Amino acid sequence: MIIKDNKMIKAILNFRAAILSLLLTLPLAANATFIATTGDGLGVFASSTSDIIATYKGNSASYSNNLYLVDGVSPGIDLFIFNNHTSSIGDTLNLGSFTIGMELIFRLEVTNTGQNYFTGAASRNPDASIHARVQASGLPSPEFQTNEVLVSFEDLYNGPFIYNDLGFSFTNTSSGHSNEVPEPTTLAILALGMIGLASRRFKKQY
Ligand SMILES: [Ca+2]
Repeated sequence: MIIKDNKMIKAILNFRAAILSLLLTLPLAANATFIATTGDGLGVFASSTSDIIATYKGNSASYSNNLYLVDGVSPGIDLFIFNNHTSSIGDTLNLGSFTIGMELIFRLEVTNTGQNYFTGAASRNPDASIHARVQASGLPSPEFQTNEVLVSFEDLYNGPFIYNDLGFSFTNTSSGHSNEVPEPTTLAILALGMIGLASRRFKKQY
């Protein structure tokens, strides 16, 4: 009887230990913060006409930062997406459908300093430095889908650039140079330019 009780106590203790370790690991997994490791200064581009879903991926910032989609509803009106302190990891927002190849410009508003930083080229920012990384490949599965990019912002004027201050992802997007014109359009413009040059030369010769 005593041996049985000891076995029961051991079983209960083991069960408690298992539950405790589960409780310790679960919040860590749920709060995992992802920081993009590549893609400094790249922009976010729509890669499909399917709805683009934004997911909040966490932060380790002391400043309170708001994330907006520039001209999200109509020109001049930015769409609020997340706040790094009040949004919960895993929160999502449907941004809607966009033309393939269109750049979605995101703005980080640092409420403590009043500064605003943008995805894309350094020239968009008040300190002329890159403040966002847009990583499109090498992201872990199942936390990220294919055609999903991870964006990480840095909120300090002149850095240091750790990109740990607001992380989020977007489905149905790809990364690219922010002033880059989508490929088919570039080719069309090049083709038109060449036709123009050819016709000029043709006219000059004759
Ligand atoms: Ca930082």
